[in-house]
Amino acid sequence: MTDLTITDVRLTPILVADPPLLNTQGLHQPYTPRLIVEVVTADGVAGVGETYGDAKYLELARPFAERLIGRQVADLNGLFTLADEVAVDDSRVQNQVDVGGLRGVQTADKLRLSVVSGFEVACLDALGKALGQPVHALLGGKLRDSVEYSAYLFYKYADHPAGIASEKDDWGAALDPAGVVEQARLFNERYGFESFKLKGGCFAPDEEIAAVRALAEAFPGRPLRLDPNGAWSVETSLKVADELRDVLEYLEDPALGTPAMAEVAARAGVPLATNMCVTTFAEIKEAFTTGAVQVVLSDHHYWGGLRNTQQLAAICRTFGVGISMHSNTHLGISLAAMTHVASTVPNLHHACDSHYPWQSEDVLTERLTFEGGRVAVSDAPGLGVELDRDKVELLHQRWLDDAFAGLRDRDDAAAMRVLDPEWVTPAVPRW
Ligand code: GKR
Ligand code: MG
Repeated sequence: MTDLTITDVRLTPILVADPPLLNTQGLHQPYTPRLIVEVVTADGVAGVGETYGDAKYLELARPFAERLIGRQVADLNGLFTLADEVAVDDSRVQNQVDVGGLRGVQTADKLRLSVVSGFEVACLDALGKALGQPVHALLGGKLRDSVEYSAYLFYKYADHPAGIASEKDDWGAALDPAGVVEQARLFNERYGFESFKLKGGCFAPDEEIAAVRALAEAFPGRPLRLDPNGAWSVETSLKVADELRDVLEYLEDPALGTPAMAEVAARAGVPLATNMCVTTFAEIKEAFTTGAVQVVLSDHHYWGGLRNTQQLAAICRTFGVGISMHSNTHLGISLAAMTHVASTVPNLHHACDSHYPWQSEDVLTERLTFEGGRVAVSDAPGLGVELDRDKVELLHQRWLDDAFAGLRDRDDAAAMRVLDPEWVTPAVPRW
């Protein structure tokens, strides 16, 4: 009989190269923190997970990891009870939009769930490996053999500011409609993506409307989305919706907060998606009963894992609300986890988001690949990925290096201040 008792937990914070991508809060820093979680069973089976790596997550992950020793990898429900025992420092809870993460208001529960998700994925990976079953089978079985992703387009500088340590990338700049279309062509050429999302809220709305129009011309009939992360007023959101109604699959978080989204939704004539106003189960009721959102973008990292994502999908199905997936900077472990859970969701009718093509570095022996914009669902035991210890160590050494200490917390406004010392996170609505 296999012994599934957890005997060791390894937490490895790393810094991963990130290109100079723009969003409404600022600019991505040259390196971004992630946390690699490994749980090891008495029989020596190791499972891997990945989540946010900023200090506020590490502070919770460490005591959580200690409490895991001696428990069973199959005790997934117990992870949530255990999380409640881990105290969150009040200063970490902001009654405002999470800086850098752009994923709604920061609460103690959300912090805990973001940590739990990394452990849940690691436990599922270990359990799958021990039983010889893929993670999707542990989640009830895949309904599709591959999962579709959209090209996640960003306004982007060619390079990080001069004089700052960073990795080079070969995407070039994208600061106007022509640049955005060129980036979309590259995404299509390199990965076969058929649907496109532009991260907006960076330039005046008319410029972003022009970029989406240019995409519609270059890729006629393809699903297009624009996401300004709540940077617009209700009136601006309605104007953009009006101008792009004929080409948008959906508009993502045009305005901040459920009441503003509900006002936009009532008159926009285009579906609204969110990863900002519905980020916890508690936020669902208001959003669904006011018709504020037509598509929820789940993110297993902050929803508390793969099984919570399935529960969210079931609630969306009940209310006739669509579901797809949100993404923040992540590596291949998370892409594998997203793909497994997405393969089990019956009502997945929109391509999922992924930052993965932006990450030139990974911690796996083999990178996951997109073909025709899709990732194949692995049938190998667990997640079907393998950690490359040398790569983990290299990225961990970077995290340890004092020269990079300032990057251990993601701060998009700080990165922008290197270029513009006057820069502050813009007040909302920005336009
Ligand atoms: O990477 O800058 C970024 C994005 O804005 C990222 O934070 C998310 O994708 O939460 C964002 C979103 O889609 O709204
Ligand atoms: Mg979004």
